[in-house]
Formats: sequence, structure tokens, C-alpha cells
Amino acid sequence: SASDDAGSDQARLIVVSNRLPVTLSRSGSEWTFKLSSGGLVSALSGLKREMSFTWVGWPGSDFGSDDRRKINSLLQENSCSAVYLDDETAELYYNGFANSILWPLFHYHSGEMIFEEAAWDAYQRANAAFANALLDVVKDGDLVWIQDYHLMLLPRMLRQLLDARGLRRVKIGWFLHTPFPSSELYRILPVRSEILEGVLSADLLGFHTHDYARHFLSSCTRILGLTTTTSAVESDGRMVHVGTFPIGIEPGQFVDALQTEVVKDRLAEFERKFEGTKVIVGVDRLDYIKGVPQKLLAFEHFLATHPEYVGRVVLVQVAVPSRGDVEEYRQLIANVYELVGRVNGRFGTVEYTPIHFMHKSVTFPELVSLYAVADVCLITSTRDGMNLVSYEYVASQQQRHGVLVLSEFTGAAQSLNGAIMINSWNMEEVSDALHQALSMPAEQREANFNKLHRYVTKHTAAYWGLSFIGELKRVSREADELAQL
Ligand code: GDG
Repeated sequence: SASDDAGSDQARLIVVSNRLPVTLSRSGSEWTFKLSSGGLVSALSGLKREMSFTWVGWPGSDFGSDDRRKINSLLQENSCSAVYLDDETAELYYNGFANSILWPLFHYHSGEMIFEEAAWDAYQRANAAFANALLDVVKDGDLVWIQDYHLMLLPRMLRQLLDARGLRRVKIGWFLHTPFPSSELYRILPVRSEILEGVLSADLLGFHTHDYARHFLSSCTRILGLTTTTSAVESDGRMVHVGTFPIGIEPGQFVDALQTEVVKDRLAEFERKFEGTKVIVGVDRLDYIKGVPQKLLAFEHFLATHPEYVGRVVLVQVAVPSRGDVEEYRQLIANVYELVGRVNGRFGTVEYTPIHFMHKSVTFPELVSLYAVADVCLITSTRDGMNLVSYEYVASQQQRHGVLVLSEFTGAAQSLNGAIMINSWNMEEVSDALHQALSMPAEQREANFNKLHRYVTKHTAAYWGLSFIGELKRVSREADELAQL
């Protein structure tokens, strides 16, 4: 199994991501350390229980050289190591290049992509800073697992530095959390070759779905003229392996939370509040890929075409603030506010508010209580690497066997058999799916839930991490054996 494979020897693992999963704060001269939450943190906390690793990333600020010394030792005690970037580089690399160029392009929003040379320069500087910082951490024979679109030049930059020092037994993996787009779209990127070549110095490249891997491979063929198979690219005389590793969640976190007093109390409150009313839940970072306007329009259409549901169903939408310093996100916020106001104005009464809209994040117990009370979870992403909200809803629905209505443009749609699949651009279809979900007989809900639940419980975050690391070790052993022939 993946787990035996990953645990079989004692290679050290180093995980690298843009942001360290920590919030550092100071009171007086004392620094304190708090683990922050988020998708990647949850995913890797599953892996952490199975194998230990050092986490390398940007700590969130430049800090001063005096503070850095204290921060570094605090981080070290917690198996973390910081890559410091000056504030201007950090801003331009993260917001300017990663979030304004690669993010829209990878999610098929090429219209939003504005290529700026200064942002590209900062992206190169930041990736180089990561490569240099890693040299202090990495020993020969280590496994380095690089995360996501922020660090696509890092495999190559790191490999060059390591080769120059004769550290030839370090193995590098890279995993993409977003979609990889069709080569027809990817090729519009001015630095398309540099980015592909950047990741091709890794030994193993991982994607959420077969389609993303396939798009990546055809970009390598069409743009770089490389020879590919369905699971490898030949680059610079080396085989670079390409695989599919769908991420998951830790379902136990949700099951355990449902047993706590806070969640039980809150759930009982919600049940009283929504008695006689069906609840549809939505949880999204307020990002244009999540299709929140499409969701609101479809809900409006549903109420307009099914008047018997007016007053009897609510949409509870959590919209977590995200990247508010990028222009496209500000426009999205204005658009969403207007739509919420319109639907509530059109169908609301003194007794009835159709959409409960929160533009803020909620606590974990609040989130679990909302998942648990909801009869339906509605996900309308127009593109989404995986979408973990769909998994989390299933993990919280042991009691109710609620219905998942899931956009076919999420990675999750490839795995979650048992959901009602929708094209989120088709308002009529989403509205029909809501009707079907709200009127589905209990036996069918249970049958669907069982299929979903089996998948979510087996394909956990730990399973994802161990599969990737197991495969990285396997392809490395294979390469070492070949080299000895
Ligand atoms: C990227 C890819 C891919 C949300 N609101 C609250 C809250 N959350 C948590 C959820 C979930 C996470 O945030 C969101 O994960 P998603 O996967 O749905 O979406 P992205 O943030 O866009 O993640 C995505 C993922 O990376 C992993 O590879 O699946 O496709 O875009 O865990 O629970 N948590 C709390 N309060 C909130 O208000 N506590």
C-alpha cells in the first residue's frame, strides 16, 4: 500500500509552500507562534501524523534582522524554517504574478491576465530566494516536496544549486493544487516555456485529476517539443514522472467536532431557527472561480420558477474574504453584494430572508454546524482544482444524508460519484438540480450518501500525502537503479 511504501526507509521529508502555516505575533520582546488553518494545513496535518517533516515557506513578513533571530529559533522548535522576502518582492511575486497571472490563466480566466515584466522579475527573485534558503536545510538523500503554482521555477533553480554542490541524491516532487489548463490556453502565457522547464527538473509532478495531467503533458509536447507518454516526460535526458493524486480531507476532524458540546448546542439552535425551512449551504472563498454570482442567479431563478418554495428554503452563504487587494476581486465583491440585495429585496418579507450572506470567515465549530444542518450543499465553481468543501459537507452528513449539488468543473466531480452534477453556467439546470435535491426521497439520499461517504473516508488527506511520497520514493529508486546499470 501507499503507506507501507512511504514508511519503508528513513529519508527526511521537506515540504515547501509559499506561506508557512503560522501566524507570528509579538508582545513586548516575546514572539509567539500560532498554527494557522487552511486547506493545505489540514491536508498536511494528516501526513504529519504518519511521517515527520520540516516545513519551509514565507513567514508572512520581512521582519527585521533582530527579530529574525528569535523567530528562526521559535520556528525551528516547531519544525519550520523561514524564507524571508523583502516586502516589495513578496507583494509583486504573490499578488502580481502568482495571483494575477497564473491563477486566472490556470482557471480559464485569461481575460483577467495582465502580464507585467516587473511581476515576472519578482517571481524569479522569490523562487531564487526559496532555492537559496533550501540549501541551508536540505541534505543529500532528502525528499523535497514543493507545493503549487507559486513555486514553479523552484525545482529547476534548486536542482542547479544542488548539482553545483554535488548533492545529486536529493529527490524533488511538485504538486499543483489548481487545474492545469488546456495547452491551447496555457500557450498564451509569455513565459510558457520557462514555467514548464521550471517544474521539469523535478522527479515527480502531481495533479488532482487525469485531465490536468493530460493538459500538462500536451503542453510539454506542443510548446517544448518533448517526447511524452501518458505518465512521463523526457526532459534533458531524464525521465520526469507525472501522476494523479486527488487530495482529500481528514473526515475525523468533522466527525469529532460533531460530538463536541459547542457544535451540538449550535446545531440544536440552527435546527430550531430553521424549523419547517429547508437549508442550502454554500461555503466559498470569495474568488471568481467559485461561481458565487452564478449560484445567486440560479437560486433567484429557482425561487422565481418554484414559488411554492418561497418562504420555505434559505441559502446560507459563507463568502470568506480573499485577495481584496486585487482589482478583479473588488469588482466581484460589488457584484455579489448587489445580487444578494436584489434576491432578498425581490423575495424577502418581514418574516423571510431568502439569502443569509456572510462576507467573513466563521469558526470551525460554526462551519461544521452549518454543514450538518444543511439539507443541500451547492457548489457552482466555474473551475476549481479539487474543492474540499464538497468533501467536508459529506463528512458532516452522517445524520441527515443531505444532497450534494456539485459543479462538473471541480476536480471533485471526477471522484464524487453520488452527487448531482451541474453545469454551473446553466441556470435552468442548477435550478432543476435544486428542486431534485430538495424533493429527493430518503432512500435515494441514503444510497447516494453511502457512495460519497465511502470515497471521502478512504481518500483522506493522509492518503494523498502518503501516495505522493510513496510514488516519489518509487520513481527515485527506479532512477537510481537505472543509473547504476
Ligand atoms: C485550493 C484550490 C483545492 C472556508 N471557509 C471557512 C473555512 N474554509 C475552509 C474550508 C476548506 C478550505 O477553507 C477551502 O478549500 P477548497 O478546496 O474548497 O478551496 P481553495 O481555498 O480554493 O483551495 C482547491 C485546494 O486548494 C486543495 O488542493 O481543493 O480547488 O482552489 O477546508 O473548510 N474554514 C473555516 N471558516 C471558514 O469560514 N474555519
